Amino acid sequence: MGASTAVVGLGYVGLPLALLAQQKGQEVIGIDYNKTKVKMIQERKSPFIDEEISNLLKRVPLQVTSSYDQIADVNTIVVCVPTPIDEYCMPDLTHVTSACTEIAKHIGRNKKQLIIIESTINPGVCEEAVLPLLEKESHSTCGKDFYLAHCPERINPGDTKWNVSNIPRVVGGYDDTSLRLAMEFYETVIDAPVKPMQSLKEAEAVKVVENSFRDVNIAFVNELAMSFTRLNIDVLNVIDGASTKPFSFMPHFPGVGVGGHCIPVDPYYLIEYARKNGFTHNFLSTARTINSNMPQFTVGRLEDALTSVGKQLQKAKVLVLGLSYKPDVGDLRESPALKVIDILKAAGTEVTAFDPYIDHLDGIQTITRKAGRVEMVLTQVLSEIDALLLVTAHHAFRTLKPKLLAKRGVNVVVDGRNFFDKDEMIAQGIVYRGIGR
Ligand code: SAJ
Repeated sequence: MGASTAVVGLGYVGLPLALLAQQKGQEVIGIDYNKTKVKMIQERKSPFIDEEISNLLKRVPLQVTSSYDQIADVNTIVVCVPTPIDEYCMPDLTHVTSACTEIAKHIGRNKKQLIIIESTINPGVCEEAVLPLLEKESHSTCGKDFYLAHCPERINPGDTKWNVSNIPRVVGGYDDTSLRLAMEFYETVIDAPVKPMQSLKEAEAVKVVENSFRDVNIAFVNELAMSFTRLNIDVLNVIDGASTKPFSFMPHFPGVGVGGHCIPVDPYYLIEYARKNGFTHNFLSTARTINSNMPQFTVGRLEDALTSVGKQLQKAKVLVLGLSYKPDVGDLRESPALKVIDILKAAGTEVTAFDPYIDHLDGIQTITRKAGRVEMVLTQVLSEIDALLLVTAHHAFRTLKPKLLAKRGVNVVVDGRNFFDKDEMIAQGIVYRGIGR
């Protein structure tokens, strides 16, 4: 039997890693507390929409269970459970601590095992929360009876170029042996550079920094979009212009908001840890405020467009195009669409939603995508609405050309992702509002 590995948490992060490690000769046991998910994987079906995972599951045998019993026999245990935020935007480590509590019941007996945390956590979580819990619950000592490392996950759902095998990684260890063992594990499993960091904290900081970097850059262009709306400047053209600079500029794009399980979440982990240590991240917090306000700004654009055709939000029939937080996936986590729909419902708007990847959302009428092209599915509803509001730039919406929309009787379009051809919309006599254009 080859080196053996347990992967705890079989979601977007854990399942690809488990399948890759299995392919690379590790004897993998996948563990997830969701028995439905375990059953689906046992039946070789992906628990989420992902073509690559679905294909891999058909050809890569993977042992999965809800029990932690077999953990005592593996060499490496990788923790890939969610680290969300609660309703007060505070870090929620309950998945990590409950997984580590279960793991601790089985380690430190037969062999010295390596525990790797891949979940996104703020600096300090490994040393101040995970390590004491593992030692206390296992009655053993880190660095002597077991080893601890952190390797932040970098999965990008829906990305067809970058995947768990080719994305470079960073690793931090509790001590030199922990670091060495973790480096050996990733150098065996992935085909990309692995950079050793000087400490657990540095490795934890890398992830929250790279995602906070993205959040503040998106906030920058969102603020520009709100400003340029008043200055009558097309922000998208300006970003395109700035992008001709071959250095020192990295384009980001304004929109209806920032969703997902990473970008709108990770900054709060750093903000809160720094606050506890006496520092206030004003800049990160301001960026979060700007991005969190974009759903409201977008509804403002809709209200402005409706007013220009003598209508108002109340009683208006609005088709929300897209529910997922990013294109070409079906993932509602922190999706701006949910905030937009809440605002519209509070204003008395009649909302219908369509997302080719999400058939149902509690509380609103959704159109399910039967077979057929999007414009066929939407024929009826397009002729009945007062406005169309695009929230997710799914590629499937590319066939909704301005000419077709005008022909179906659509006369107001609010483009939450600056997805449509503005000039063509206007040429078709459609009242068009973008974000910053
Ligand atoms: N968004 C904007 N403007 C932009 C880019 C994104 O409004 O210019 C919005 C998206 O619509 C979405 C949210 O931000 O609602 C997040 O989009 P994302 O492209 O960052 O997608 P995520 O959340 O899947 O982020 C992942 C992250 N990967 C990991 O954390 C391992 C992130 O670090 C990557 O930078 C990102 O993918 C990526 O580059 O695609």
